[in-house]
Amino acid sequence: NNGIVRPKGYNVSWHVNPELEKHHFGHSHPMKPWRLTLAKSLIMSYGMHAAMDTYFSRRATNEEMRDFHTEDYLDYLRTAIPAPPDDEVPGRFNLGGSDCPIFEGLFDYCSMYSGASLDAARKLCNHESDIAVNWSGGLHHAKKSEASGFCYANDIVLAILQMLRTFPRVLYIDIDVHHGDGVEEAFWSTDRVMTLSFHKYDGMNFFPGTGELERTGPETEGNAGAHHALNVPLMDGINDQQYQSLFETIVGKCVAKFRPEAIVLQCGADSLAGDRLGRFNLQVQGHGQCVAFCKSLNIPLMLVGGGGYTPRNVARAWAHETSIAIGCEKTLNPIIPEHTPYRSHFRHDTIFPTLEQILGEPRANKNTKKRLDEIVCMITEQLRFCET
Ligand code: V1P
Ligand code: CA
Ligand code: ZN
Repeated sequence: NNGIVRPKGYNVSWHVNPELEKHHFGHSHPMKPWRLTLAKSLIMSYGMHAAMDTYFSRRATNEEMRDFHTEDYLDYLRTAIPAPPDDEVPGRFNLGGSDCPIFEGLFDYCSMYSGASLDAARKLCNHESDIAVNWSGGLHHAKKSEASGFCYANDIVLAILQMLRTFPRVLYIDIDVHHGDGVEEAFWSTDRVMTLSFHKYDGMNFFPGTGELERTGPETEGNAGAHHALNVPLMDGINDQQYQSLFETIVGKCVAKFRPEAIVLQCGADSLAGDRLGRFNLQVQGHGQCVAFCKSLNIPLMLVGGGGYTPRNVARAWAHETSIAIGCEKTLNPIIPEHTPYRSHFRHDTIFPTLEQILGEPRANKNTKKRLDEIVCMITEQLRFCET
């Protein structure tokens, strides 16, 4: 298995459900659960599963999903009749449009990815895992009573609610190219969860249209959630160096001030260069550095997936990030193993496909040093108001 060994005295759990990967949103839909099969094949062909505890996750129960979602929304999700995917107008609870189609087995799919995040959360709560990984989760847009942006159930909110039973404070970090609005909204009024999202922001021109630098929590006097919702709005084309410096500076300050007992990192891979929906220029290296930095903080860490619409690059990023979690990233052969199932998918860009090299059409970098410095200043200022 490439000499990959279990890290000593350090437990990583990997929560999977092969049934979930078989679901289809419809032909032209960018969200492809099959990307999880591709990621898993890469992780396993490198032999990384030997260094983790692999769990076949169970489905979340209705009662567990009720922790956040309303009964009538869950009832509708469970009984909605699959409609043709080209039906563009959304119906009740924003279900059935082009973003959130009602497909065969939709409720099973939701309960599976939610169950995997709940399993991961429990592993951290009982201190059986130092890092718990669920690449099928990270569906950050779902609201308590509404589907949004390819997300139906909010597994992150469910997992954090579970974690709050054990940990006094949880830091949520989101590196998906989109704003983590569903998680932000769920914990808007509490000081026990700090949410921090890095995303492309361009007014209403980029989904979901929220995540301004200035909206940092409720403004009503005495509301505990004030200054606990932090946002890093970015422009097209940000590169690894800029992102890394911003990420480490801001996350470092949040951890110093908020002192979280656990961290949930949403690793949406649509912030990579060449993503079908994204706008950034991150490489697998830069994206993975966010995981490495969070791991280096030595705080119980949950890794979830999220967006990511160029499947070969999603698989590369999450395989690389799995190697960081188990600490073998430096010893991996950069050339993707010959015996990797679906290896031909990675040959899309080169004859000798590598784990880290991704090719994307270059995007002009619209992020100036002046603006990025301003963002750090603003966030530092917000954190001064944040009492813990
Ligand atoms: O822009 C919109 C809506 C549709 N209009 C009424 C506004 N939707 C976006 C949704 C992006 C969701 C991202 C999810 C995540 O953060 C987490 C899993 O990554 C959208 C886009 C777009 N380019 O922004 N939907 C679609 N593209 C789409 C394309 C083809 C078929 C179906 C949906
Ligand atoms: Ca984000
Ligand atoms: Zn996204």
